[in-house]
Amino acid sequence: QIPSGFRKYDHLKTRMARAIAEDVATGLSASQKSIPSKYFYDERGSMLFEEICRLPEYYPARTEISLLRQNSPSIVRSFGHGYLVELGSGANWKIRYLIDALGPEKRSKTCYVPVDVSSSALEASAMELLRMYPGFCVQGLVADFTTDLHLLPDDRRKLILFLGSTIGNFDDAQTELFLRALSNTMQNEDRFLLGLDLVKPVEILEAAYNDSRQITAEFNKNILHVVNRELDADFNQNDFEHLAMYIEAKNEIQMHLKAVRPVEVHIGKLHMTVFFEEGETILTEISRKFTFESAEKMLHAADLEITDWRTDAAGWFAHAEIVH
Ligand code: AVJ
Repeated sequence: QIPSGFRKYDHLKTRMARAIAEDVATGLSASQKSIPSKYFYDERGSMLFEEICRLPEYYPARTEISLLRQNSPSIVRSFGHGYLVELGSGANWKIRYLIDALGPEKRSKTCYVPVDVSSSALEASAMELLRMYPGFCVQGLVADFTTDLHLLPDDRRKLILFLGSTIGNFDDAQTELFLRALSNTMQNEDRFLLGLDLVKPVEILEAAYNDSRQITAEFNKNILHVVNRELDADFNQNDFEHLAMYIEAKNEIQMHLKAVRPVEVHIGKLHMTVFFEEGETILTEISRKFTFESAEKMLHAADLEITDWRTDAAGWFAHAEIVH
């Protein structure tokens, strides 16, 4: 059985190639050098991220799964049926809890719309879901959820999922743009389910980004592979060391790559040479941690309102159910 429908966004590939060139040129020219975290997720990076999700230190993944296991029935009750939209779907192990909770009756009136920049990842996960739920409607949308939310279907009510606390990777400006665009695509009946990693003791946070098997370090360094491949650069992984720390004043984890010696890098496609002093870093990711108050403030700015706030017993992770 093949997926029932796929909408591709033809210009995505060329647009993304242009975007990484621009983003890397800007990021590596600033005084605090940076590379946007969305470039972690090539095929290898996505595999490494899935491995991170299985690490004992990386509590967000398993905590979110336990929340979904527990709350899917009530989420589905308030949703009814329509489009189940997942932004940045990647592998499909979270959505299954919701699809299961729908039951055969609502499932037959629901269509799953995974949104991802990787059409191969979308196709693979759609095929797997169709094996598990024969006849289920899956309409993948190959798109970038930071710019393409206007492409979401709007002829039926939808439940939009943005899980994993991926919103924590956005800075203030990106958060505002994203939530504004989301707010604009939401009709009165629509619901938004947002996964948020919460503020907690610094030891737990830092362990989650400094795992003992060094998978997170591999994941972090993989961004250099991506830049080498996409922009014809000559970064050497061994010149950089993984660094992750919690900045309490900002309630965020920062991941950096720190030059262990003076480094010179050539970026062919940009006709650019970049110099690093020993100890200088590239900021590769921020991962914000939220409280109910900070989440509410962020959402209010986009005219969105939290109607339900579900957390685990330890208060480590939350699902906010949101209306327009
Ligand atoms: C799920 C993408 C939000 O920020 O915790 C995991 C990515 N980075 N380990 C996060 C990530 C380092 C993750 N996101």
